[in-house]
Amino acid sequence: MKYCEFCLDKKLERDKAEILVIGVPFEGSVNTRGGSSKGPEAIRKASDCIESYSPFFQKDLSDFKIYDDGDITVRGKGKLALEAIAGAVWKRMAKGVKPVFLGGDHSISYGIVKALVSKGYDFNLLHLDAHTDSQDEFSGDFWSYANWVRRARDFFKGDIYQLGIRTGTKEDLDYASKAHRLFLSPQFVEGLRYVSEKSKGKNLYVTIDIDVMDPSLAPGTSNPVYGGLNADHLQALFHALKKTNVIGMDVVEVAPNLDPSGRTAILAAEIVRDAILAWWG
Ligand SMILES: [Mn+2]
Repeated sequence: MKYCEFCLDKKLERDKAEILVIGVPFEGSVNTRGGSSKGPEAIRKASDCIESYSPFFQKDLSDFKIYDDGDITVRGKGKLALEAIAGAVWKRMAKGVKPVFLGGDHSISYGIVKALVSKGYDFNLLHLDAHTDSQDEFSGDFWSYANWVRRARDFFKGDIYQLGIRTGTKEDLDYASKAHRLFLSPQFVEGLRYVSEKSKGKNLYVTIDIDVMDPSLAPGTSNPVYGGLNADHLQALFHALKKTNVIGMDVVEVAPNLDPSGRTAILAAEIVRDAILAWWG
């Protein structure tokens, strides 16, 4: 499917959109469990399998002007590729329009954050993930999904809140504990309270690695780690940020080839729907 079913008004013109859905089917460092380059396609397809209404937020996606802006396709890998993503995102951003990016591996968020900063946005970053993504080097690579947050720290001066963390090397966890505000997975509720308190009157960008979820709910991802978020945590997340100015979001690391049931992509689509209804409704 080329078109996302969140975009219920097929006649909507791009410059009338409030929300842009943008796929970034980029996969830089591929390990033996790759597949996230097929994430955007799978999430778009899954968007056709779910309701557009949520009884929890009593809103429907038809209440929003959502436009599918296609994919950002970038060749190569490493820093140059991430800079190319940043450039492409930069060109597509317009004032007041909220982007929803579908990954792709998590390194795409480096490009997104970079583009938003150079566009003049002032914001803090909420990073939901099983991993800190803050290793200095990962298998000889400095520009992968495992180090994008550390690289972003070179230019990003806002707060970084990390929730759901439950694995890592001692080095990256020590670094992340100092450089960011890190909450381990069992401290999720406490972390959420902290983030919503800190975010009053501020802008927030939210990046969601699907591996933050309990892998029994989202098995289709490269680096699953036991533990993690469940449905109640997600509901708490959506409700906690209702009054926060969320300027954009992404959902990354869905690898549909690793989940023949398709439920990982469906969950990603549900996360996107509920985030739109809760935060932008
Ligand atoms: Mn990640």
